[in-house]
Amino acid sequence: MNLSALIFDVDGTIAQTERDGHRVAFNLAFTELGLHWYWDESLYRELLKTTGGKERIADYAKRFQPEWWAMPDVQTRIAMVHHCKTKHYLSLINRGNIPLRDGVRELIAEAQARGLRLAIATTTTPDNVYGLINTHFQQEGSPFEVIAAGDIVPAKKPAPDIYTYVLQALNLPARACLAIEDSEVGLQSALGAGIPTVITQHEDTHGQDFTGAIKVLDSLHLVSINDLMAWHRES
Ligand code: XBP
Ligand code: MG
Repeated sequence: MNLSALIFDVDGTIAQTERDGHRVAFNLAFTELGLHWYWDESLYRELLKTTGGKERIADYAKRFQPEWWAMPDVQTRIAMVHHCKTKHYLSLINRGNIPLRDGVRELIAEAQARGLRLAIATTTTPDNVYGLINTHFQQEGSPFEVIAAGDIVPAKKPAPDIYTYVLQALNLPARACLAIEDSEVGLQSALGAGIPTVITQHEDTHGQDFTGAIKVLDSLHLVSINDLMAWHRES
């Protein structure tokens, strides 16, 4: 079946948003709210195994802040911390501090020129996606026909829900699409929806289990649509 659409993950795939973006925003929120918590790079890399910022705060609190976790209305408090974190993240993004990864802009432009449909399937909060797209595609406008993000589905990655949502929105079969991901949990999500997947790994995901990916790359630098179509055909 021919390739009709590319479905991009966001964090770690389109841009390196985690270490210097989300992690910094979490720590700024903790400080603003008087929580003496600090997520350094190695702890954050471990916490990233839990997708979703609210879920990540819950995982951390359960394991490392049991008294805070045990206080009443913990979900309300988590939502408040996450809301504050998103405010800080958006201001980081809007300042243009987080660039697109190598090759992403060129590949998206070529996909558009070749008439491929483009979509987003991400765990992050929708506002974070709009902020990143507005910052980097301000001139030409968003290239994405479908943006599926965050709590729009009941279960986050590695569950397939977000990719299944995108397939339904595009009205395309999984085999007509190609997912581009950076992480093991993202790969599991896309494969769970039956979508052939290319991995563009980085220092925080090197060494994860990418079994089932049709290709594992270090970046999308110099990757062409013809490359993706060939790998998709061979898959
Ligand atoms: C990455 C995530 C998100 C971000 C934080 O999503 O798991 O939770 O780390 O964003 P993906 P929020 O790789 O699927 O783009 O705090 O808004 O969840
Ligand atoms: Mg990702």
